[in-house]
Amino acid sequence: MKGGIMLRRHRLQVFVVVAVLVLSAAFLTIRRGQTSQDPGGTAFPQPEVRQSSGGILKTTLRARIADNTLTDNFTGETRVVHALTFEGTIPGPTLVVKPGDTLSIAMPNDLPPNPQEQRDGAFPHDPYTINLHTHGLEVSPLGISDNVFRHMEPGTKNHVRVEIPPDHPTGTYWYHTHKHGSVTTQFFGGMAGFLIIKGGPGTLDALPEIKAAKDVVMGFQVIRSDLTGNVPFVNQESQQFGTFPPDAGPAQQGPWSTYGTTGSPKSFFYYTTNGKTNPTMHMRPGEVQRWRWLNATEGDNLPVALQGHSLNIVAMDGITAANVNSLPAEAPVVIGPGQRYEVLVKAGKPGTYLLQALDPFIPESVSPSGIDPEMRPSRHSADLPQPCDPLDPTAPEGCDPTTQLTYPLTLATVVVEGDPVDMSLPSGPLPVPTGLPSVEDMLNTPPAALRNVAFENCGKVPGEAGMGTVDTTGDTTGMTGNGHQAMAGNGPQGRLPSCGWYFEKYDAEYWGGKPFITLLLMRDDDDKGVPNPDPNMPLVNFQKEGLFDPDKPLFPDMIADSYEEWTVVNRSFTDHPFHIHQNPFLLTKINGKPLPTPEWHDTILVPASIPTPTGPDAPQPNINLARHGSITFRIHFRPITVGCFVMHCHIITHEDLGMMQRLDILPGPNQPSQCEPEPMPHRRH
Ligand SMILES: [Cu+2]
Repeated sequence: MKGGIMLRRHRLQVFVVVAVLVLSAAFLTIRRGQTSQDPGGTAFPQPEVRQSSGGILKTTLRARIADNTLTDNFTGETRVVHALTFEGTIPGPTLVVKPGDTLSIAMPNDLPPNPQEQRDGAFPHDPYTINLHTHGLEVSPLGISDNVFRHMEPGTKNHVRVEIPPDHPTGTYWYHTHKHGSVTTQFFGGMAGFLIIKGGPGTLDALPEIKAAKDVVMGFQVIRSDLTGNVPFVNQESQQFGTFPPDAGPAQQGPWSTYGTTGSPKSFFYYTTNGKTNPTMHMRPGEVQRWRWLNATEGDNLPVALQGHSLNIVAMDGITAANVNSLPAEAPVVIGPGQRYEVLVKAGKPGTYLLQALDPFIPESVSPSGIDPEMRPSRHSADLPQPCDPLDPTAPEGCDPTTQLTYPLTLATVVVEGDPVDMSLPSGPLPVPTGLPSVEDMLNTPPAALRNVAFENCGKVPGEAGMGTVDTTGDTTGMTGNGHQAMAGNGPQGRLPSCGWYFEKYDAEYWGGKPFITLLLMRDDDDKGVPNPDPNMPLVNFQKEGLFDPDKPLFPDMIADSYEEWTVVNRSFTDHPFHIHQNPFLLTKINGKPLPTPEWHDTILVPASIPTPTGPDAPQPNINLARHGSITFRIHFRPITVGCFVMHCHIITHEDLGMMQRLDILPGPNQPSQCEPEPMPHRRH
């Protein structure tokens, strides 16, 4: 094994030298590509808009595979992707409604039949079964409303009808599929779109400065295909999480890897804005625009910054902020997967400025309040296939390292030109969002419950102890964290208390006939289990296990109209974006430190754990000795959300592997749940 590792290191060094040479060439190509892509045009691409009238938006979101031509971020080359889409486009159409409107959506599923040969059990399955989630909407989760427990099979016609409360907060929401086990593939194809609630008097939309600003949506997606243009579905041989070089064999490829499993030496990744690579925005000096940002990637942290400009945040996850939060010039907004930020940009002097996703390995806070900034790991930076080395005689045919993705990634180019205009930013407090309890009520109402939830990764390295050179959880920090090493060699004291026990239970049978050595958990942290006499199985008898089970809620006592306080802990060395359906929350603390101004969110990154001790001579990071990241929030359960929904990690691969829990809102104390999830077709019993 050691020889193999050394060889790989040597090849990497050779590659770096080659990469510097070819990337300079690639840079020139990109510059050329930009001019030919937008020859003097002025239109920034916007998805088709479908607007409600007379209180209803009647529309169709047809699921189908459609050819979309995408441009490579680095070479400028164009290729056709046979993408899973809504209505044929990446992203799907933008739906625009008003508070009190009804969304009436026909959803024919014209995707192909699901594959006959599939791994069974809890392994991701049925790539072409769909449903619809209206992310951020405070609406009913039952029946044909925002019900993520539905299964819409290929070849069927379906209907979704969502009644939006008349006092619903106005802002930027979105829709995407949410069928457990299929969502990753559908995100790689781009099956998502904006869902905007436009407001009247007294809302952000009616503010004169906002009304005067051009309203632009910017949906950031990473579209992924293999070399033939097909979007990858899970590698049925996979036994672990990450993506490794082809010589590792199919079992060592991640579930969504095309690397060496479909005849492709690698995948193509397209970082797109409204389905285009690096579109051009034209602004006049002094002009103010309202940009609605959505991170609809499968799992990338996007620290987004605009060269030469400051960003002025007016809304987060759809909900109007208390005040305009103006960041210092060129400071990024960290947008976690699933999050939305609305920013006002006031164009400066004439010139060309890049809107960029910066390297996530810069110290930034998960919130624009700037609390406890740390490096924000992004999964993709290591889950991307390693580029091949053209000087290596064993390199695959067609090896081309110029396609290596690197930060910063350009999301759009802003050209400031023409006659100056004098537009202003709003000052003073922004309109208070409708339909939510006041911040004072959120903070001062005694919570009916205090809950603690934990994100955990459990990784187990196959083979002999100490072969800890591969990371099985998508950990990109360069550490084989999460107790992997300890798991393999150092005994039970070096790993999370639950991990060993889980491995005994969630065996090959659970994963559909093959072992799978990564567990992604979302646990009730107060559910401690009881000790086991076997030191390798330290804890047993949890009330509810940490993997998703659609038949059982995590908590038995969440009551409509009550207020609660939650803390979500992250016991791993990567961020996990926490998302709860149906009810937004008021974020009060990050890593135990109070925010100066609490923020409304429906999705927020829970910061990664910080290893201790640290430094060059520190031992292998041990997750049990680390300072765990956390968020704390207050939440109020709107009575309209009675029923069942989910909370989960918004890294979609994590969600598809079980980092999700069902939550039930009961109509009153000791009243029965109104939840009736559709049975999952591929479950072990
Ligand atoms: Cu996660």
